[in-house]
Amino acid sequence: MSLCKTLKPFALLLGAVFAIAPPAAFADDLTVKIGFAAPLTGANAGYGKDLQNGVRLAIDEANAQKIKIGNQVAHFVLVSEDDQADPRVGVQAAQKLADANVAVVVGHFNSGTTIPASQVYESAGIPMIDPAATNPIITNRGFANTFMVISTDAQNAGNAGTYAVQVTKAKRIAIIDDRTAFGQGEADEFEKAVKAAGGNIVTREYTDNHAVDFSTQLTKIKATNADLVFFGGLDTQAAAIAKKMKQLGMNAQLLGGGGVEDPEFIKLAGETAEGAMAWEYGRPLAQLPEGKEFAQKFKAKFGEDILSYAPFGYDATWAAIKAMQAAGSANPSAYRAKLKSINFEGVTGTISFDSTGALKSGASTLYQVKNGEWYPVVTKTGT
Ligand code: ABU
Repeated sequence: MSLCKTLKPFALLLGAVFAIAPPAAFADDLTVKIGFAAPLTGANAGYGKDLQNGVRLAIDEANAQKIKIGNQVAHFVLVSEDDQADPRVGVQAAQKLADANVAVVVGHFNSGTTIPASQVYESAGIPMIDPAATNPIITNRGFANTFMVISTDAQNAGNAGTYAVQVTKAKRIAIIDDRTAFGQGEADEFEKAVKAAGGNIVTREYTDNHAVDFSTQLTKIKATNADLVFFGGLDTQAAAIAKKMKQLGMNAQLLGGGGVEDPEFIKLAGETAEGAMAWEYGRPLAQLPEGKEFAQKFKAKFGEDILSYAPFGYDATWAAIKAMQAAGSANPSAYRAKLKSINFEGVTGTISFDSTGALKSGASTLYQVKNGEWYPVVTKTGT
């Protein structure tokens, strides 16, 4: 019997086994489930998919590097849930991820879903790393399992308030917010900072996050002769507000908080976007050492540009992976302490957490639309 004949049946058998189960994970690999939750359908789906792609990129890179956790090669798998930007669905999504025994959750996008969902993760003892939701309540409840890789609205909208009074020199400031945990939270922080700087709020108006018509609020604001309008809410509504302000012949400066500075705002607002300002989280990506390379990798992999929060999703995922690596375990009770003390250079800047899980030394940047593009004006770093 020739050696060839002896090996042939074995080779066929091996081929059959790999045809059924691709050799992505071997028996001695450690499978680590990375949970992810964000709106993947509905009006905020663009943000959710952008974040999810950031997480995917980190996972694919970690798998390609064959990272070891303890003495096993880790195989990271993404387990995604669509929270539909709805607090009730967000809690259900969180429970599904906890039941699936994920090692960590990167999510959510909306402050309104993140706040109740973080309670589920806290009870289950699963670390949640928030890449986008920014209401300061998220990290100020003393939870052991809540971390943020993005600065809060206390810092971001706070900067906006101080800037409006001290730099823009606005004398008559009006506020509209969308009554979500995010929009109301940032409007509260903005108002606090305006008052602390000695500024004058002439009116505060409200809408909801499904509204498309802002005539009532803006007509009232116009009557106050406001010279600056701060909007607490996201890009689509901010664009509709910019258009309506123009229609009403208002000359007031439009200033947004986080969630406004992206190409969608300019696309929807058209020429009325010109001159609009927004304070956003972090430093301009192009000014960060790894920013340009990250943007290119992202485009090459997904065939589209970053919308806004993908780099934070990427850094949140690597924070978890690095903590697991350092602990030699993907068990939260073993790697949580490493996560608390982590310190590394991410795409968005230095990632390290204070005792509450909030990002240390987070930055925020003011942008303005000029000739149909957002340009950074100034960046401020927190403490
Ligand atoms: N932080 C921007 C929008 C997401 C949120 O906090 O609801």
